[in-house]
Amino acid sequence: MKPIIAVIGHTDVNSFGSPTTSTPLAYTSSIEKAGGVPVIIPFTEDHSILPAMADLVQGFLLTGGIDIDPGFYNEPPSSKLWAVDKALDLFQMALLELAMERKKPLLAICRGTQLVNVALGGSLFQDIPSQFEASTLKHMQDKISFDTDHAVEIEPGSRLHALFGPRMEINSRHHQSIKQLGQGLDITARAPDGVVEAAQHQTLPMDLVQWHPELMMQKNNDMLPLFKSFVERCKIK
Ligand SMILES: [Mn+2]
Repeated sequence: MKPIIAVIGHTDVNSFGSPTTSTPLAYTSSIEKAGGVPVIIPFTEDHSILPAMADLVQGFLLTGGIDIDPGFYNEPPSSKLWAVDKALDLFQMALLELAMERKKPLLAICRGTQLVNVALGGSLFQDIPSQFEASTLKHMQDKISFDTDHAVEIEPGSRLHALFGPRMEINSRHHQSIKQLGQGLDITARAPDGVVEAAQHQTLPMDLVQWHPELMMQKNNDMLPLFKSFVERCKIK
């Protein structure tokens, strides 16, 4: 049976001005191509209904989006911080906790990676160009990139290494990145300038990537192994 995978919604406002749960189709179509059935979990401030939703699905996808409220890692906002939505952070962290309690697989992309890291006690560079002096690469490309922008060097022994080997080219559309690593995480890939680009949990089936594999999937199947291995892991044994 195809596993049902929750795409955790993001807050937005539609063209009529109504608050909206928003999920770019690149995420759901990537899950479909990898053999999964995506369902979107709408934003809510009533966290009491989330356990019932978490029980319905076999895996979770945390997508890209806006910045994380730096109050979660006890820092004042940098002048370079973008928009934040504390209620969105709390909603997504509540679902993350439920996924971890249930030991269900989770794939985190871009903001998702930052959210998991912060929820596990880590911190972020709020803005790479102004806070991470060693960074020499342009991590925030001006427009959505379906092509690749820079390389990553992958840690031997990691799940990512088993899929892709020691090095690959990925896209880059992020101005934040992991600073202090969250508890229970291992770094699995870095850009050549040292920026953390991927991590995995030491004991739980959680993988974090800072790039946008779902956008690369719109052009070719180079990232299909990442989505396929995630969907395979979600199948009920
Ligand atoms: Mn990057």
